[in-house]
Amino acid sequence: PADIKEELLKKYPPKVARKRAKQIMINEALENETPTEIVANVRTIPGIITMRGCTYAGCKGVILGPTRDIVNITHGPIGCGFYSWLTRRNQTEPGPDGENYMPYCFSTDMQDQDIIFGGEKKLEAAIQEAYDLFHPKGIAVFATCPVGLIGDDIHAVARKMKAKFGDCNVFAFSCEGYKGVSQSAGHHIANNQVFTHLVGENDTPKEGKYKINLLGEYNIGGDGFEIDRLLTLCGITNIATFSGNSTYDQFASAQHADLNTVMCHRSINYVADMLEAKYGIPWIKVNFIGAEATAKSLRKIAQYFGDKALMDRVEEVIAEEMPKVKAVAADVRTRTTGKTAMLFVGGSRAHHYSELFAEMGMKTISAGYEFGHRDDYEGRQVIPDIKVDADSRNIEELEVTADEKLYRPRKSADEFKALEEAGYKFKHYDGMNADMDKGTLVIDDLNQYEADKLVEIMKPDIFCAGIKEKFSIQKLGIPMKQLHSYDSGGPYAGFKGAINFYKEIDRLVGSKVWSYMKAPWQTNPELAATFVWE
Ligand code: CFM
Ligand code: HCA
Repeated sequence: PADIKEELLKKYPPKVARKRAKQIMINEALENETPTEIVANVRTIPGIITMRGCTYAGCKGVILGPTRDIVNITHGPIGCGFYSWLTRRNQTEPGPDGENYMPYCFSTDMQDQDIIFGGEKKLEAAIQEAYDLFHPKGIAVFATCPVGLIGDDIHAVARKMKAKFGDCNVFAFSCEGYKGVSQSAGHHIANNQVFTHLVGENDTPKEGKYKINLLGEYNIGGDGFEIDRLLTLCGITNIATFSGNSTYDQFASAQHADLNTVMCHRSINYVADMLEAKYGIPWIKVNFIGAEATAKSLRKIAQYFGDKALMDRVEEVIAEEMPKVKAVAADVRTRTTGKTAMLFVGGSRAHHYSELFAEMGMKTISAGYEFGHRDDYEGRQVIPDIKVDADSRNIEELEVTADEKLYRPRKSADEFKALEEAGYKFKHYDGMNADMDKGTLVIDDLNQYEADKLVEIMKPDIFCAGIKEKFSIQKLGIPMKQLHSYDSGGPYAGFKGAINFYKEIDRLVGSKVWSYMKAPWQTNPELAATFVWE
């Protein structure tokens, strides 16, 4: 691995190589070895073709995109709205009210004159038009880069329109693409505003004996449907999913839950912390990617409520579902054992999906995040040591205190203590590195050049990332699986999802077609980038 790292860095000018060296680590994964720090959540080096997206994408596309009954208006040039229009494959199933604005792409379509003279009037007109057409419960406004540059006050416009309508919540997000170093800043901005403008709005108590929220699950490819199926089978009530297949009312009622379960902590941990501070709802990490992880997560939820009837029911559901999963795993393992994978996905899937590969007997030889923070690699315990730089300080940190009326500890101090003594962990997650073998390569903010080079040197049996990587990897002769959009497949969560995943990966890694493929220019270069003078 040290040679590979050196090989990757060789091409760079010395200054760039020094910076990238801190973002490429050879994993120790040994209990008594001090883990090396990885540099993460810092600016991408200009000129490098990064896999990252922007802050607007993280706010509008990721966090608010999957909620069906809020009209999301992009204030900006049309490209930003267009490219975040249904590309993320977050699915939804409209309720009896039929409200579903996801298929629409709402944008103010800013033009040159709006940039020069200001776009507030145009935004006001767009909000009015959306209200007149749909009368939605909520209208959200998202800032793109030019909005921040010219100084449109989107919050003032939102306040004005909210007061004017009286029956429609209008709120805005200062999530200009440049606000942070990646999508991650957009998550934080989205969390703050959702918490401020939506959570707690509905004070009608919710029915259910075991009430949870599911945070950080976005129903990509129907993952959330499968998780909800399992929760329902177990008798657990999911009050609000943040934000897969969600509604305005789910966010507004989240304070009624007794436990927050956090799936993708990278994108939503801020809401989990704020719900705890304001209402006293504790949070735990769960993971429904992988059959074993799913069983473990269901047991963890049952253990929290500590009710024998629930614990028995969870065991029944697992006993009913697991044999089918195990049978498929045993079959595919005869072909997939020992095969290798590389996983480069946003901020939590590189870790979560290594579990599914492990269940197939496959090894993750290199992995990393586009925009993870150090805790996503090294574990939550490193948070106090993370240096806060100017880019992170740019994102508002809300001061949240206990609500005088609504704060209610969900268990007594003794009950919490007993759970913790039995090994139960609140507010904790391990990082990805701990689950990777010694000597594997952990790389933050991978780029096009390094991806190609890694594949060339290490020849994995499968490479997993997103649409920008898809075709260049396939042209190198390696099967490629998108772990963002699932290549229109899925669900991959829960028990049924695990079966889908095993079968698909089995077919992909067993296919020879990619190795036979030659891109036209590999045999007959049409363009030679040679500069000829005269
Ligand atoms: Fe969380 Fe996500 Fe991810 Fe993410 Fe994303 Fe996504 Fe992702 Mo694409 S919220 S961090 S910002 S699990 S959109 S559903 S697939 S990069 S690994
Ligand atoms: C985003 C969304 C994305 C992009 C996926 C990809 C998603 O970051 O804006 O690059 O293929 O999951 O849709 O992460």
